[in-house]
Amino acid sequence: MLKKLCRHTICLGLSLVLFCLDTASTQIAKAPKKRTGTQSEGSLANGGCCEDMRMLKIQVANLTSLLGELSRKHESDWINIHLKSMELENSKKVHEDRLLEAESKISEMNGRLEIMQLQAAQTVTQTTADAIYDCSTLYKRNYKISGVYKLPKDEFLGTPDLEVHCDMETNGGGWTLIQRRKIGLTSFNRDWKQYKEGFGTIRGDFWLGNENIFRLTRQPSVLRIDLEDWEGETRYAEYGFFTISNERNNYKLFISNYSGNAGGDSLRYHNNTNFSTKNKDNDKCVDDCAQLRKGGYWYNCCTDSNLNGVFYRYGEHAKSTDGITWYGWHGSSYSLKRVEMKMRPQNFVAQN
Ligand SMILES: *[C@@H]1O[C@H](CO)[C@@H](O)[C@H](O)[C@H]1NC(C)=O
Ligand SMILES: *[C@@H]1O[C@H](CO)[C@@H](O)[C@H](O)[C@H]1NC(C)=O
Ligand SMILES: *[C@@H]1O[C@H](CO)[C@@H](O)[C@H](O)[C@H]1NC(C)=O
Ligand SMILES: *[C@@H]1O[C@H](CO)[C@@H](O)[C@H](O)[C@H]1NC(C)=O
Ligand SMILES: [Ca+2]
Repeated sequence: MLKKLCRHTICLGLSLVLFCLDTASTQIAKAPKKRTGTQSEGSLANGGCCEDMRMLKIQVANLTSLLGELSRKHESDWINIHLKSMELENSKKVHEDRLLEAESKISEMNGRLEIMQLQAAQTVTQTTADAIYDCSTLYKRNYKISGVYKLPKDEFLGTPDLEVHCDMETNGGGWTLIQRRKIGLTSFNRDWKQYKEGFGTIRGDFWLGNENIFRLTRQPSVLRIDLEDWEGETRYAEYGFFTISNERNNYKLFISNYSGNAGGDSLRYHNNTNFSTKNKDNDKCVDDCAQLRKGGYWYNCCTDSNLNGVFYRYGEHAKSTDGITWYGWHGSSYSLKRVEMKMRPQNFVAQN
């Protein structure tokens, strides 16, 4: 009862005082009854009183220690419960982590399987006629599922063996992704060497690498940019002609023949400009655009789009000019939720 009523020490203290007052008054009321009819009433009453007081004091001391014990027990119970709930919380987290790990293992295994199937398919002797250059070649060979594939080293294009992500669905498929933003954990504020070689994860956000892009654009190519905003709306921009020059020419961009519904051609402003990174300022500006816009891109002075900018999450996405922007659609300070840049040969023919 006491335990239930008194959850706090203040309450315990109060009840102690009340209890003591109670005991004191009953004891004092009892005392005279016992002693009626005796001769020396005064002295006995006095002695009885002192004895009562002593007993009371002992009882109070006893009670105090009892209450102390109770409250200590109470406290340790509470701590125990708290520890138990923390333990539960932890084991829940461990379970969740295990689940996540299992999930990523499965997706990794699926990826490996795709690659193994592909490699098996490729053990057939290769001639130039059936060389695999990119996702469009894979598409022609009936690989029509979007995902990660491994391209073999290619003499003609000069590409090393390369893991690529193929989009086999959008507008006929056959697209080799050169860039993707969708998860937002990979920084795109990288240096020249990293942009040259590529970075990120092929299943998440990545840049395929300027050297690889340059080699892939040795075939006359089309560039497609798919955009998505935080309301889930999508737009695209397509360029019937796309190429970049080699490293000696700073991977300069050439694009033409825009079509699409992206509100305007926000890559045109970057046409005929060199690639810049935070440690290599090749832009057409007194400013250092790569440092201002925090990415690697074909900066002019500076941007009409900034597809390699900073990934901002919903709520933070409309505050900065260094985000993933496409001015023609959402202006200079709206950072998009998802972007994919992809290419395929001009002569690609979609099958049904
Ligand atoms: C104090 O508590 C102890 C243990 O419960 C008991 O043996 C003792 O008689 C108590 N003393 C008084 C004066 O109540
Ligand atoms: C642009 O498109 C037009 C018409 O389709 C075509 O004649 C022209 O060759 C294309 N330009 C480039 C550079 O591909
Ligand atoms: C890009 O510049 C080239 C000339 O170098 C031009 O032919 C082409 O039309 C330009 N592209 C756009 C989209 O303006
Ligand atoms: C672009 O790169 C070329 C080749 O290195 C160079 O000649 C040219 O001056 C550069 N342009 C700018 C604006 O930096
Ligand atoms: Ca500059």
